[in-house]
Amino acid sequence: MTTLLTIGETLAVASTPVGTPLRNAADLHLSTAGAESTVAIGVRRLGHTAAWVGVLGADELGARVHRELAAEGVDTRFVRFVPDAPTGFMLRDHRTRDYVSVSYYREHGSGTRLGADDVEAAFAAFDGIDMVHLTGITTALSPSCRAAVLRAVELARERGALVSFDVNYRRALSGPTPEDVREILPHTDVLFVGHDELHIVTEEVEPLSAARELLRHGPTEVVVKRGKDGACAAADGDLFEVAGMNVAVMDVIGAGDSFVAGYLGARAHGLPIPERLRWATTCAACTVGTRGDWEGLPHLSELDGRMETDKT
Ligand code: CKP
Ligand code: MG
Repeated sequence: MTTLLTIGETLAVASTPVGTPLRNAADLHLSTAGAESTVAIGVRRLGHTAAWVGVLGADELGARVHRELAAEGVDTRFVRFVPDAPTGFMLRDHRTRDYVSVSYYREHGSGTRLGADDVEAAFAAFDGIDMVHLTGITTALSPSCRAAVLRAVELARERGALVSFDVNYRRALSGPTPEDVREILPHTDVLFVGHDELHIVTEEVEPLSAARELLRHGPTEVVVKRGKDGACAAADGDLFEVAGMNVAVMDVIGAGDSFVAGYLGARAHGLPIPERLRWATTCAACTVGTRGDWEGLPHLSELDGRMETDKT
């Protein structure tokens, strides 16, 4: 039994110190990052079980990624190591606190090797899965990754697991395409979309109208992430809004996935949508206030304190 199963690519990331352009930087900070593994870590820290399925290179960076996820208590039993493709890598040129230029070195990386077989092996091992979380990044990595996502959707449906999908458009990957999203949408229960990604999924530009409109295409819950302006959601004919938290920005990357972790973590505790949105914005704020994509994610015991901080 696992609360969350997620599949995708986790990479090693080297970042300049905030405010130091890459061409002038003497030191780089090494960490790991990946949209889906950030969600797995966040959900795990909020008191649930979470498994991440992906392919890593049989190299030192792959060992680093694996070690970090295992240390966070994420189930890594279905991670596969390959000898002939390197673990994906990313360079972040942290010009300012809120402007980061990202270069990917992942085109022929191990993450592209994920396939439907990996997904089938993982599904077969669990006697119960509550939620399956997928993102548009994975659909854009390679044809076999796209097939893995579609197989995960099918198996989740067969097994009665909730399907959560985050559009997560990446210009450098030219995806997901509107067609990719249209294929997954009818099978999605909870859809996450950034306000700047709305054009990929709908003609509506106003977040609340867009959320309501997207309910007609399959999801029972649509959540529009609005960055520092908070978020809104539509479900069952009801609309919800939450303001963003006040936070001194340290590093904005990872906020979207941290938001998803908070939302799904709250959902798995049986909390209603307004509380899910509050947990989500709190988790996003914790990440934005800390260096790294996932390091600042709150543990369950810290969450109330972090919400309190915002009220003062
Ligand atoms: O939307 P976010 O800023 O939360 O996404 C950041 C993640 O997976 C980051 O971890 C990076 O590795 C990625 O998105 C990506 O592949 O771009
Ligand atoms: Mg995002």
